[in-house]
Amino acid sequence: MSMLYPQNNASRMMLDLGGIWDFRFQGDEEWQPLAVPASYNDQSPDARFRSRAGVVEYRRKITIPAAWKGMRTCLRFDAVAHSARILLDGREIASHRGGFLPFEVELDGLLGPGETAELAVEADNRINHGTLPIGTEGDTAFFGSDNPGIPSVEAGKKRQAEQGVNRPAFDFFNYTGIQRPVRLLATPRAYIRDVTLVPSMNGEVRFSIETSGESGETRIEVLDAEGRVAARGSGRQGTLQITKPKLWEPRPGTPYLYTARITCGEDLYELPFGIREVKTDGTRFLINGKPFHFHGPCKHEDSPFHGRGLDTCLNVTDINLYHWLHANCFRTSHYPYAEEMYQLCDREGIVIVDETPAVGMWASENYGWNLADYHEQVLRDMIDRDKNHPCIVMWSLGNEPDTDTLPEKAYSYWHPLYEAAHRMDPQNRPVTVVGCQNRYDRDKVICSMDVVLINRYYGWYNLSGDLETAKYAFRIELDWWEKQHKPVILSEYGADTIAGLHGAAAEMFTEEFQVAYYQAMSECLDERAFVIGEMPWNFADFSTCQGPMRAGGNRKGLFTRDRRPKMAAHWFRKRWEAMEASDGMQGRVQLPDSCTQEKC
Ligand code: GCB
Repeated sequence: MSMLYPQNNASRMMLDLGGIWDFRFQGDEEWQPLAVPASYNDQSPDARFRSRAGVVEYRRKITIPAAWKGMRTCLRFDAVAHSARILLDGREIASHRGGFLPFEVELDGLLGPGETAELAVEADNRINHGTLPIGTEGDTAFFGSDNPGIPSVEAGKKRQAEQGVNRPAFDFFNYTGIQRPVRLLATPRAYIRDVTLVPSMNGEVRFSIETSGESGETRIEVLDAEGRVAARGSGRQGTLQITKPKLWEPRPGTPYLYTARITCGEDLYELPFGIREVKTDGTRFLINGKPFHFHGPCKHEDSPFHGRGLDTCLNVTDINLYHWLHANCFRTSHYPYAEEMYQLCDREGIVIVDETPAVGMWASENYGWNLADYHEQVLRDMIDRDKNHPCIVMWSLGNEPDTDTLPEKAYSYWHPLYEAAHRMDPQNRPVTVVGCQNRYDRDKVICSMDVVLINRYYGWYNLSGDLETAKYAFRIELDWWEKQHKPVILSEYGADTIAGLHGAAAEMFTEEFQVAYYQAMSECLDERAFVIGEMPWNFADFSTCQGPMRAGGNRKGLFTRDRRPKMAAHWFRKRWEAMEASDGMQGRVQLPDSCTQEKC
């Protein structure tokens, strides 16, 4: 369902409901204060905040301003993880499945201007084989280390299942609650429901405007960055022509933005947009006809205290650190991020690969489950929400599904989603799904995508610590990919690194090893022109569920969780600066001599 990002303007109003709400675990008597928006999990030392699986309850009073008389009013939830029930004075008025995309609840007929009611939100953090992301009920073991078959361990797991223990099938903490803003919105009764823009480099902008109610004439004006009118049109659909268009380019180019100003009857909506084209061509990825090399670490929405909660200060800090690194992109691993991040990247010229929350789909039996319809709906909602952002240049259907155990079955699951994404996106961006380190020689899914994104941990999870052999093995795989004639991005690679742990011998977990590891992998990448990108895992250390392989979370960050650079961040900064200077082209990177392991 399309849903325009809320805005305050001459015809629309909004009230942010952020602040301290009442909170309790379902079944508790007492309410306690809790900050919204934010994950609830790190807001109390009570162990249940991190470990309890089930429903939590939030409440607060809301009042519709009397001044909103005659307007259409609704509540907008930007994200409640993982599913939500919304109640007004104890009566259910809506429910929503999925924790990373927005939903709206119309208030007309439920609460009028000048009236007050109690708003309650019930959020359920449980994940299972029917949710995205996927979880497992009744098992706290970290994946890969659950000692199957041992009677005593199996009995323990059964007990956990009875107690409702819930384990993520993914490697990030299952942060939940009301993690993004909640707002009361008012628009004219007849209002603009959706806007779709498809700009071309020649300055042509196709537009389509959806409205609700009898709303009169629809007009569209395009304003340039100085606010001058660059084109005008009318009607619900049509094409505008901007003369001498200024293109949106990723940094270090200019991410030029225009604004589409749409009026319909009494309603007004202003949508920033950029003019740029993306497509693949052989083994190249073109932005505005020029080959683009992706270089930037993957991210998470993750920070102390807020958890996965929206933190715009952190977003700005992170994007400034991307500039500091000379990084030009990231993937929204492993779920759609808050809209404020895409707006920032539109403005800052950072390219995004936008990913659905389909993560944890490793077990081959998954393909028997009835997730395809739901997965398609989530994909549609993500594309509907994000379709106009110039910063988004590719859709990712998901992360690391098992595609090689039952290759045909996997293909019949993923290929229709690939086609659906192309159909759904008015800008028809390239589509991918991110591949796990697997039997690439059996796989049918990954190489059928427009761009091959592969996560590889040579030298870490396999051939651990032996970087010479890691290079040897990685080169064998790259030889294979070379024959597939596809553009390839190394979409994850990394080494857990404890900041401050050093070793002259560059052993695993030291900062020296992290640098040596990236140096080794980069050697292999730089030899191949068909490798059009590198996305180290991860930008910063992040929280995960506890387990024998995670000491205080995943430590593969180039930065610590509080955003202090490790040696590898300095190393990449030099590498990417040199790349930027050589026009970011793959396979032709000359690192300055000073950028050796010792000196970085
Ligand atoms: C992966 C996953 C990512 C993990 C990473 C790791 O392949 O895609 O979510 O965090 O490996 O560090 O194990």
